Amino acid sequence: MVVFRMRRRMIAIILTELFLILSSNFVFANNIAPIREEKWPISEKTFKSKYLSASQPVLFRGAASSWPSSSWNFDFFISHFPETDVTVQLKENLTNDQYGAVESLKQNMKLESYIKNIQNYGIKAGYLSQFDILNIHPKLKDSLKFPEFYSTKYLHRTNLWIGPKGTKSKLHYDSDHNLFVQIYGKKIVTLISPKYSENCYPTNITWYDGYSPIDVMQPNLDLYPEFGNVLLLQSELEAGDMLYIPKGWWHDIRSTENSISANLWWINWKDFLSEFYSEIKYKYIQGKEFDSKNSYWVVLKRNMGL
Ligand SMILES: O=C(O)CCC(=O)C(=O)O
Repeated sequence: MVVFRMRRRMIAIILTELFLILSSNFVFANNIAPIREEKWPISEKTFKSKYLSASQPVLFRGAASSWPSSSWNFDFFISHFPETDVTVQLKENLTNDQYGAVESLKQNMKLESYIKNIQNYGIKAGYLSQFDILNIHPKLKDSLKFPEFYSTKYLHRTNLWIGPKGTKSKLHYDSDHNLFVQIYGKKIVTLISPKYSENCYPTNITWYDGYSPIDVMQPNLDLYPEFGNVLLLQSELEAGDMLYIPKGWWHDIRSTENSISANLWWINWKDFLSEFYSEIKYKYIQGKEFDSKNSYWVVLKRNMGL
């Protein structure tokens, strides 16, 4: 009788544990939805009213598939720009110390050597992120046909992101609008609305960006329980796809194949004035200490290549 009762208790415990494990996974899985898609092309007016002003992300499948850049691959860069100097990020994650503090984790080399390293060593080759190649070779820009949805002539910048399968730009947000184009290979993008910012346990917040300690693919819900209530928008981008990430939206981007992406960051005059006002308020009205290395002007110049 006692043995029978113990067995029943054991079964009850096992079933409860199983239920807890399954239900926690279920709750999490339940909170993932694909990023909203819209057929391309759309007019600037529609883009501005439906997405830009409403701060809503949108994915345009195949929008860049006929741009001249659609023929770019690793061989293209090896044959056209082998001698270009690049600085490769040897660290897996993007963190906010990427500008300066982690110099020892970066390495200077020629573009050809870097691409050969990817081919030979995969993820160990590091990541050529936020690559300002269009300032170095301005003609390349003609191959990228980003729609001119931005309203300021100077406050925008185009970057390339070249890397092996397995790069992870972990959860963070920027204070620029972003049109992100997948040129070659695939990437999984996860987006989170700023309304869930507190659930992302933000760290290293500056006035222009912020980071989360959470791995969106394997969140530790014991440590970060509020993250379980977040809605994740997640889609895999393929070559030719263009994604709009509104300013302030959290994003995590990982390559699932060797990859080349390009993005256009921009701010408009309204954002520009409101950011400028925030800094003044922060510094002069609230009297807070401000890191002059990261003042509005310095970051703007750095991000926009002014
Ligand atoms: O593609 C990536 O690895 C990161 C891109 C990114 O963070 C951005 O476009 O803001």
